[in-house]
Amino acid sequence: MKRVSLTQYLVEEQRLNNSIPAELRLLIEVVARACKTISHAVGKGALGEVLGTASTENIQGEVQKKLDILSNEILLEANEWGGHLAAMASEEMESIHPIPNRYPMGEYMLLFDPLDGSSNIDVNVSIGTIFSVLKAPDGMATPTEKDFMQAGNKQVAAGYAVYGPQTVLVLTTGNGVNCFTLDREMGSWVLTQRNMQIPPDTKEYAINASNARHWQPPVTRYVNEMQAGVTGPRGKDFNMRWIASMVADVHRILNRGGIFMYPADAREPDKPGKLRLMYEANPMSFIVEQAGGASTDGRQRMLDIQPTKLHQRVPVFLGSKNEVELVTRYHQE
Ligand code: P6P
Repeated sequence: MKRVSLTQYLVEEQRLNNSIPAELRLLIEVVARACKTISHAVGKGALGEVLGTASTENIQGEVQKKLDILSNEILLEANEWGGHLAAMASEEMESIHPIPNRYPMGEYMLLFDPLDGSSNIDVNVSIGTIFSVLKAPDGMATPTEKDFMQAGNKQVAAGYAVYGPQTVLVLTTGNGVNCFTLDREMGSWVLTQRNMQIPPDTKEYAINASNARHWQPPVTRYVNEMQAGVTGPRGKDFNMRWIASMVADVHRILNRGGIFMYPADAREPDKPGKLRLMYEANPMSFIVEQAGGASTDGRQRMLDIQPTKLHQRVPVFLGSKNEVELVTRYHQE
């Protein structure tokens, strides 16, 4: 296949679908470049003296890994001078990060989980970056958290990078999902998969089964039926995968189908699940829907949820359309 770079893809996409204004193209290229830098830092591992934990905690009360903080700084520094952003928000920062006054303010807002899968950093398992792009509200002078409270269906772009055996960048701007692989010698992102499609059916599910005793009945029923296999109501055997890195589990599902679940559980009723809506569930749901999949919180379409808090959590059921619809139906029965 003739090599198509990320830049060429974005320019052609703009020409064909008029869906990537110059400012958005700049944003995407800047984020892609930052992911290259993060990939390089992650790839050094112990040689880069970046493993292990810092002495700080993030807003989630989670101990921060040095690479979490480094990745966050890389994304902030890469994006603040370009003039394409009004503000940023990150899993690693309690409040939003307005663009410093010395730089021009743009019309987009960038949200990200700079390094998702932290529990895997020190044991050399794939981790990644997840990002979401919203438009700043018209006439917004000084960005506040309220300006970020937009449903996922308002996203203009979303993507993730996986720092694994290959470093890949998966991207949507609303016209399908494309995958770029980092050519480490040339330092360029090369288009390697066009218009990714998730099979509507699957034989593979992803959930942290150690939480089974905390699940609500619809989840227990759905998982038990899959575990009953060919002798049970589903009439077929299923396989299970759980990498504990959302980017890696979602990338597998984009490539061969599957359903990813992180349900709410009884332990902490005021914490509906573990994953965050704004910079994990929403970008991944935009990508999954653009690839023909589905995503709900168990009851409603993820992208229709009206957010109220920047770091709010949400139960997640996403992937192969027919499976997501089934488990969602069980919640409604
Ligand atoms: P558990 C990583 O910390 C993360 O946010 C997601 O990437 C991943 O799917 C999930 O949490 C793993 O959670 O409870 O299995 O460790």
